[in-house]
Amino acid sequence: GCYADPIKAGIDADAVFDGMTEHLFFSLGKLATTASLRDLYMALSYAVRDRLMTRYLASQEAIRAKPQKTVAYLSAEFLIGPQLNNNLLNLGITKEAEEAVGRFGIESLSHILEVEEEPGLGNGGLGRLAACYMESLASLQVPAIGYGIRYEFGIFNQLIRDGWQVEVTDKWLKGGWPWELPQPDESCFVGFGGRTESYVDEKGKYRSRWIPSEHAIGVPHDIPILGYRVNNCDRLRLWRADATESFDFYAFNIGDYYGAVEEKVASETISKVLYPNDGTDEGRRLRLKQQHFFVSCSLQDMLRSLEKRGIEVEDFSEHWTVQLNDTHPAIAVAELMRLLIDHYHFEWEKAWHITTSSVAYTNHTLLPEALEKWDLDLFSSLLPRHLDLIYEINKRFLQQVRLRYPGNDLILRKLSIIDEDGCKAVRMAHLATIGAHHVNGVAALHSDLIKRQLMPEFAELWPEKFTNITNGVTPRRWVGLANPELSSLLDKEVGKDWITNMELLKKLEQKENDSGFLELFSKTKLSGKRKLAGYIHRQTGVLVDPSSLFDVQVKRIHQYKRQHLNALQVIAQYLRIKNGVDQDIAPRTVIFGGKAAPGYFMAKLMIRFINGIADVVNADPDMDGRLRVVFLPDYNVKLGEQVYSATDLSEQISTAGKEASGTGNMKFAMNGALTIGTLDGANIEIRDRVGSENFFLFGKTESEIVELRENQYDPKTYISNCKELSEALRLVEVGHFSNGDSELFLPLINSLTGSDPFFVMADFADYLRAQDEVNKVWKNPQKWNRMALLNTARSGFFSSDRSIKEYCKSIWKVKPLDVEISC
Ligand code: 26Y
Repeated sequence: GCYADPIKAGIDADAVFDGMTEHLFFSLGKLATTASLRDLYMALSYAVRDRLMTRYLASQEAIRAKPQKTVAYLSAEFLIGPQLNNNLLNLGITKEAEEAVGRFGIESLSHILEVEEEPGLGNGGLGRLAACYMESLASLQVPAIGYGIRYEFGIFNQLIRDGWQVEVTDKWLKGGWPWELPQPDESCFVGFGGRTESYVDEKGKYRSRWIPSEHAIGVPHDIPILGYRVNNCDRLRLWRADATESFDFYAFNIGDYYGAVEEKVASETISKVLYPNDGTDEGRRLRLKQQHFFVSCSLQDMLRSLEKRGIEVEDFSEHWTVQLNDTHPAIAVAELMRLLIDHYHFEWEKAWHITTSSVAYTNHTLLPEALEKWDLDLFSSLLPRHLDLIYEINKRFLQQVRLRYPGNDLILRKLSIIDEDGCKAVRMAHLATIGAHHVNGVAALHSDLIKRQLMPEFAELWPEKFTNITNGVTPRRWVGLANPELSSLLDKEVGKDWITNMELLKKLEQKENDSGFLELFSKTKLSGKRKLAGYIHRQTGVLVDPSSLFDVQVKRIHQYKRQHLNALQVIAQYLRIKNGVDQDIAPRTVIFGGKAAPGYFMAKLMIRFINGIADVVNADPDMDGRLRVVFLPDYNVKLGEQVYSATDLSEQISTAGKEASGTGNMKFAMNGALTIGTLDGANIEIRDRVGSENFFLFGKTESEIVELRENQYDPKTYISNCKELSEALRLVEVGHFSNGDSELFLPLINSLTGSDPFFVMADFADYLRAQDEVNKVWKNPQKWNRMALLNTARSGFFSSDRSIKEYCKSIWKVKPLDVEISC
């Protein structure tokens, strides 16, 4: 399990240089003298990949030699971001790589890093969480495999044209992506459609089997996930759908060439594209196909690995713990039952025991429109055998419920996997909850609301099943890579171990009144802001002042996230300046970024709205030096890395009770941004930890929102009680931000003044008050910097290392495994 050739394994600058030279020549067919920047990126990536292989293979060997439980993290999304810089950091060869590329005449490694295409295989928070968790698992030396889909096209690239979002397909594979290893020999066969058949086996026993009408092949593409300065290198296994040969062959023989090609195209469509909706479940047939495709491949892969190692399938749950990242992989409950019963011929009880002792489920949303439901006719036409099994699971479950609540038919309806109200449908959250040994939410409030609002009947039935694990983010990417200057300051101040033990940052509290240190701390921020200002100028043509307050809201565009609340506040500030009300207002640069789902009209209109405001504000000489508004196009992981280190004020302003956790809020806090936020999701825990005096709180609480909703909430009363709000709305209505067009933003205005489903009007005045508080503190830099430092010092809890340790201990029952390499 070791490859000692220094060209492939050596980690000094000479070896990295030699490795690059060899790859330029043999893998890329180029000479150093004619190599492009992209060639050098590819050569360095291959050289780095070589250096992962010893660790990757040793990790697989270690688990084979000493079998122990492995985490299988099933997720339809993994938003892993650029790989090269992360692998350099985790290997510990950033300096060496810098020197090696220097010998090719490249003055900065950053020019090489720029070239990398990021795989946008996720929508937002949920996909990025999966990526942070994979990195922490490897860094904590936990054996783990991430299972997902290798979408040919990830989340669309966003262009802004005339202020509107335009979607462009994301061809991330076009230049060849060096971080994946296809493993066609480990392909799996997956069925769809057809029917269930009964038969009598050799022993005279009645059995069922599925006769699918269609098949596809899943080809694994593996991405090594190296832990930070350890030998453990876990694997992200993404499945690509291929057509099956035998089917083509049959059609060819009967002369139906086009029919054969069509079938091939249909199979390959399965992994073509990521659905860009985060939030609204459209119940699309292809999406269910994608889910079953990757889940079936993954479970077959887990079973096969037991067989290969001579482990009994009976012992499945001692070797695998299967985590469902939301309900997207929830079909796993039925598919594992099918494989165990139909293929391995287990009895029902035995199979059910294996399934429920292996599977756990993480819920990420309470929004009803995001809860997955599949119409029965769609479901049965695609997965008829699974539907049989789900009926049987449901029948046995409801029998148990009847015993517990005799004669209570209402509770049966509420708990049933099948929704009988309106069009009959399979409720995936119910399937996941019944099939799992634990159900967890992603922040304290969210986990509490799962029990109180989303599934109170389940929580009463199985109180011990429900638990909380507050989300976290990896400090390697989100501080180490994203903020190298802060990182070196932290190295000097608290020692280098903070990056794997974020609690050590507590030591910074001692520096809260050390003005010399606060100065150094704020200099790292200023340097991040200068870089971002350069990027903003290049991308949008807008000149922004790095000494102004950088006020940032980056996240998917959603009504519940309330970018329009922020935008209206900007208008109020604009009016104050125009009317000469507040002469010494703190100079601000308000930055927005994020994608809207292509079919979400209101979200797209919000982008247009922000750009309309930006056009007016940025063109007005009265605003010069006081207010700038920027919409950063195409927000993604790479851009996130530039944004977090450059932010003074983090906007976390969702309607209380709507944001399950949020994870951007954590990235900002670690990097010393102050938060203006509501009591929602993990904001609550951030505020508890950094101290309420270091957090700008505003807005109604979750229970106050419930009360408003129940008592005929009328936004108009809030509008008439707040002059600045009614004037801001009026200005929008008369077309001030749409070149006189009073129709353009009407749907937005009507929503806010009509039903205002996200209580923007109710929270506006208090938001403005909190923003005034922000201005006041900003004018006292010593105070601001102290508050910022305490945010960094006290945000160690939000490391994904802490989250993963909690999952390992309370849900997965897995232990770390030391991996040794002999060279
Ligand atoms: C049903 C389908 C269309 C769908 C696809 C993607 C539904 C939801 C999603 C994505 C959801 C998501 O990203 N949720 C976010 O998960 C984060 C990680 O737990 C949370 O921090 C964040 O609050 C939550 O909105």
